[in-house]
Amino acid sequence: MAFVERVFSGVQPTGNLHLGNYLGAIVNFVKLQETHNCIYCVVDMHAITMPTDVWGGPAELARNTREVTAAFIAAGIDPKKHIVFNQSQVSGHAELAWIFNCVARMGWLNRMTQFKEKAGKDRENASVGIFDYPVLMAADILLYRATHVPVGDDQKQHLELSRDIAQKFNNDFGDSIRNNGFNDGLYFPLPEPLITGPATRVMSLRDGTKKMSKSDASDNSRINLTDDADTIAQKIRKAKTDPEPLPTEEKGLEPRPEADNLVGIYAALAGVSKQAVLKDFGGGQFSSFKNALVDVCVAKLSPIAAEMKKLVADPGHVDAILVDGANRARAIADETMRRTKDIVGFIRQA
Ligand code: AQP
Repeated sequence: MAFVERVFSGVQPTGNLHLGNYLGAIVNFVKLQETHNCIYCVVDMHAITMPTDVWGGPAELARNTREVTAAFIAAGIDPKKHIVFNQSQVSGHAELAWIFNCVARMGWLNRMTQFKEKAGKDRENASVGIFDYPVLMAADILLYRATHVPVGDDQKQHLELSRDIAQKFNNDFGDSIRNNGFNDGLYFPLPEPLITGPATRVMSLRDGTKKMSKSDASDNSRINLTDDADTIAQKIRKAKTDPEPLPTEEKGLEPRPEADNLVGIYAALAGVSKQAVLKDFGGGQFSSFKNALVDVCVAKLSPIAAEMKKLVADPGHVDAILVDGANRARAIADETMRRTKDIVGFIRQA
């Protein structure tokens, strides 16, 4: 069956939205609006899978949900043409996750590297939610029968699991899917990850082998979307580098993770290739390159930060956007749940 192309992706409201979230995900969200119907979700139900002190408790969760929404809009997402909402307003996410819990296998989830990283050594104390995170993510995507999912490189494994769940559901319920009018026995699409651009994995400014992350204890490891120009300049000037000048060829970046990361960030922000950056800065010292990186970073991020500030100052307006988006998302989700319940054999009100 040819599925109607639809884009879905989500961002967790866990604070400190950073340059990695922006370049790895949000920039691509903006571009895809030109070619696809898009649904962008603030995944607040994912946020609470971590201990309360990580996501900050109820007031902080609400504040961060509005801040991520503001970042979407400030970056250029149009909530009227597309759909922007927070996950917990559409109950279908949790309902479909339960059905998928009965499709997914323990062995599949046991292999997820993000769970291993996030649960750490004390697995007995990790929430069931953080173990089940990828199943909820599959439900998020497939509730809208989305075909394309723009994400950063770290989400590749979870996307593969979403595909496995869709495929197993289609296999397990193939006859019922056909009996419900889908003659090819396919109800859910196998969603494709869209991991594109020169910055699919932005690394920490303090350690070029570690992902830039919201939860890194050091604020100097990341550039937050809300950082002002002075803070951005300070963080970039302090960013770890090595003593060699920048190479003139891309190959020369391979053994140098910090240099590779900074060149990748510049390339992504300026909309050019890494090779083009090296053409201008190769052979030179980091200090002058860093000055140019500060300029391009501030030019790109400052207008976004200013617009975010305006939006979060009016929480009523942001909440209205989320309610409107949730109403439109629910219309699609309810149809999927109605069909899915028929396929599974759950009796429901006609
Ligand atoms: N460093 C990164 N480089 C490129 N893309 C990234 N993403 C996250 N970090 C990077 C992408 O941003 C989107 C939203 O991520 P999320 O809110 O689900 O958070 P996360 O993947 O758990 O990563 P964070 O933001 O750094 O949080 P923590 O500290 O919890 O690990 C996703 O598409 C993600 O790929």
